[in-house]
Amino acid sequence: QRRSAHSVGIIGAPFSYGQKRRGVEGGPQAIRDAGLVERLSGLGCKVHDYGDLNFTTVSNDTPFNNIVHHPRTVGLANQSLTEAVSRAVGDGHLSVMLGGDHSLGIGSVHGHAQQRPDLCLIWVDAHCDLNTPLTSMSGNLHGQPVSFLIRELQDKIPSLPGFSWVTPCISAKDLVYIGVRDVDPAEYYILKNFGIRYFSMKEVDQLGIHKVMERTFDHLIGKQKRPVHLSYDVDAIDPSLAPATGTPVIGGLTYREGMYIAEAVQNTGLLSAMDLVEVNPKLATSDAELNATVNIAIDVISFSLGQAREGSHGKYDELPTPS
Ligand code: Z70
Ligand code: MN
Ligand code: MN
Ligand code: MN
Repeated sequence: QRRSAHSVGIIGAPFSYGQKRRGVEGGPQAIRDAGLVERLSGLGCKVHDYGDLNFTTVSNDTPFNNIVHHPRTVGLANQSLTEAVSRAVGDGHLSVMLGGDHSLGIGSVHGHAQQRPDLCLIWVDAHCDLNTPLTSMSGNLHGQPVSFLIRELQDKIPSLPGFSWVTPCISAKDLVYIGVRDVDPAEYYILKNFGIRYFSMKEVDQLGIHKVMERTFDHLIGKQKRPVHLSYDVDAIDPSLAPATGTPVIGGLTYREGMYIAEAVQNTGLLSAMDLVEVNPKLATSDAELNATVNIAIDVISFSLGQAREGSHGKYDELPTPS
């Protein structure tokens, strides 16, 4: 059966103030330069490139509680991203947000939820990004985005300058993590006490990626169909394969597991928006490392949007016959 071609809206989000290593703002450019639009067009997608957002660095952006860095700058960037994603989905596109660091997950999921309030969220990451501003040890907002999104957690979230526009848009049961292997104590407390479903690398080892995806979809879309938001941190993939990222953690997804996740999400037919974040070209120590990381990022997006290892229809209805 021929799959109807996706209409894809690409949003570049060159932003790095959710963590301390500059360079991740170069992600969108690197991913575009390596031919993302051509790859997606080749799959039969109709691609509308919205270009890169212009983010403002807020001056005198003093840390919240002396810990959480650049709250106003991160809040403002996510406010403009939420509008962009909402517009893209409202225009009828499948939204593809290119990061940038993962603090952008706030605006992307929030903007998606403006249009699709019943969405569910699959967060593929070495990390849970689930600290609250009061539990963060690093002070980096890319380690906290999910805490702003979960309704049940809101009485534990202080009001942060720049964040007054943020409203939580998912429940704890609407979220599944895949690939985690570096979980802070407060994050583990939240996972357990709020009943959040997660498949750490241990479960990937135990069950295999096929059962992980089966259980993910049973949990999120077993009862009724709903839009899926896929937020994919490139550091979920093993750093031997995708080294150009800010916080590599050994023991990650293989290439095949990483692509299986993307294919499985595509096969649901429910993907409505996705993020590909944390590609940091400046952290590559060679062209080979840069190309490997960027190519994996493009592969994740392509497999999420219909590329299939088994091959796919498109060109042939019948074979050419010799005359
Ligand atoms: C740590 C923190 C993190 C991404 C690192 C790390 C979080 N739990 N997220 N890299 N993408 O700082 O809160
Ligand atoms: Mn368009
Ligand atoms: Mn992340
Ligand atoms: Mn991560």
